[in-house]
Amino acid sequence: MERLVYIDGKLLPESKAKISVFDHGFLYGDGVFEGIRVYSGLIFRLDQHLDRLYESAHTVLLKIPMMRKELGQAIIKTLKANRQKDAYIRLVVSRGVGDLGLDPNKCKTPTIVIITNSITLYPSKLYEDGLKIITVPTVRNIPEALNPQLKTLNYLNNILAKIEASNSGFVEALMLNHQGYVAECTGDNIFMVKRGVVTTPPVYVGALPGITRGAIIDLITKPGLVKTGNLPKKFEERLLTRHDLYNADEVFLTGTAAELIPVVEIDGRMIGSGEPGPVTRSLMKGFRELTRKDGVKYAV
Ligand code: PXG
Repeated sequence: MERLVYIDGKLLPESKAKISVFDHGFLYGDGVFEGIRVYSGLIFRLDQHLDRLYESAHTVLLKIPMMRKELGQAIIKTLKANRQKDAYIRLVVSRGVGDLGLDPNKCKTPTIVIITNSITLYPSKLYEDGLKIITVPTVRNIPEALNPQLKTLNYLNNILAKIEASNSGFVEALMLNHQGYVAECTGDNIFMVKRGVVTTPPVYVGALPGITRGAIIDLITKPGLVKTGNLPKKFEERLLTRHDLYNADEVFLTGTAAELIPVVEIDGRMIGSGEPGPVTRSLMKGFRELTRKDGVKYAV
């Protein structure tokens, strides 16, 4: 049976789930979104995802025509209608239908879409062997222009970086900010480990405050959150250069789709031993445990 998609209060079969060509999400990338994972009937950190969505919308003066709680219920309704216990949710709120001008005031009601897809996992070999990544010429958006802390429908910055990586034969790109500091990857945050200290750049350099990033920081800074042993204890946020990453013991990426994925080479420089390291492995284990308990439960 065809999966159902939520559009503005209605559940429609995928093939009938269509929006107007005058929607400013389509015409201008005017809108915000979230990508959320569901693990065995548990929506991972739904509250944090909704916080980030409403904050992004607030900053771009987009008033979501639904209370947070209602929106959470709409997500659950869509998952239940599709009888899904494991899923990747795409929640999109666009400015809505307007005319061909930029003016968002012509858009009367924002469009709300909820797609609950099945998850396409990365090949397990990538997790066992680690990823090789490359720095690309396109720098992350300047925060004063379009702050990367917002999760908006404007993803061309990241897409250009992805194309550049792919043209060079890599699946993921390291993006620097306009000052040359490490920002993040195209759809993942970046961390390094050196002498037991886990470090990630502060989001103000030009990175999304990733929900997975937050979960990793919690695993390190809130002992006892999970039973998994041997988790690192030291964490810091600071500016990182490529030199720092090249000489780290371990590097890994975090994101809703990828979860935690080890990086073993950057710009032709081997990281540490060239194999996924023990700190990354323990955090992968800890994260897996966290996904089994930290979320909003619903019955299918
Ligand atoms: N940075 C950027 C730029 C992102 O888009 C992350 C970091 C990780 O954040 P979370 O909250 O997921 O831990 C993201 C989110 C994809 C895809 O298909 C990935 C994201 C968004 C949209 C699509 O790979 N990543």
